[in-house]
Amino acid sequence: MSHIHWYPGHIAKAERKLKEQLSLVDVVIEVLDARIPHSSIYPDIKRLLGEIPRLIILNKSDLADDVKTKLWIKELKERTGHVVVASSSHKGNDYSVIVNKLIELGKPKMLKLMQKGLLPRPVRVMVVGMPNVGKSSIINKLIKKAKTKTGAKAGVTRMQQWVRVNPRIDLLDTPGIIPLKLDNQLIAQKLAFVNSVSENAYQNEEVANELIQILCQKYKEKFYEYYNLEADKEATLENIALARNWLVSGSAPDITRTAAYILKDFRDGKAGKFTLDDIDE
Ligand SMILES: Nc1nc2c(ncn2[C@@H]2O[C@H](COP(=O)(O)OP(=O)(O)OP(=O)(O)O)[C@@H](O)[C@H]2O)c(=O)[nH]1
Ligand SMILES: [Mg+2]
Repeated sequence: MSHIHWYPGHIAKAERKLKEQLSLVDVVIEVLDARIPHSSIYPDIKRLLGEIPRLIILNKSDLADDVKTKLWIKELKERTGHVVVASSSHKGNDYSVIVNKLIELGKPKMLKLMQKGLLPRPVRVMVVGMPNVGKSSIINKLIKKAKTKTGAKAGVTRMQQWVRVNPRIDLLDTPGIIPLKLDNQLIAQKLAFVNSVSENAYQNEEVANELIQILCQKYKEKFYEYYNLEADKEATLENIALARNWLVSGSAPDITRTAAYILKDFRDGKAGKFTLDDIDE
């Protein structure tokens, strides 16, 4: 099994840039992928964010196992002491809940400013998270919400990189991409499943094989049903190709295509709603 590679030099640089941006904000939205709530947490997040009040969002919840999402929300609340909510930028999500939480989280800072005799100002918020977890989508949703709210007013104020969400929240328009630290190979695999890792860093077939193993461990029945696999067959790329008739030149299983389909089906939620991290692991 070849390893998924990562680049320490880039990590140091990315962290430095993220820290600079973090020094500008009062509240951070940490976006996780609801399908891998544990594996999409940056190992050093506590050190990076320090004491900044934090709202944790389990995004892409439309693709995740609803029962497990509820369990993870409870677990992460207990583990971190932060506010945790699920969201989906694709299925109608109520972003006013998120907006209200942000205002609440910014209150202590605003009180402090007022105690110093300063005027209250909008809470400054920034979105951070691993690649591809949906940071930009969340920013877009928050901004759109603001636009509908302010209605006929002449557009939303755009001051450099700050965007006004509403009179009480300013959003830093650039999301902070948390660098990938892939020293744990199981976590690296899971990040590859959800497209957080560049496709150049791994072999589709190897990663698809790993995905099949994990899906069959956790959701065997659903997996077998979706791919028309007979119960006595082992879930291999070859058997899936044969079951689905994904063949090359008439009869041989098309392993390359099958690997690509397995990954795509999972990423698009075609084969079902799956969560690959369990709390007791
Ligand atoms: N199904 C589903 N797809 C989503 C959701 N949110 C975002 N996506 C999709 O996930 C992909 C990545 O979304 P982005 O918002 O670009 O993610 P990002 O975190 O900004 O990504 P980077 O800027 O590359 O770090 C896009 O194809 C989105 O359409 C969601 O809640 N559900
Ligand atoms: Mg983005």
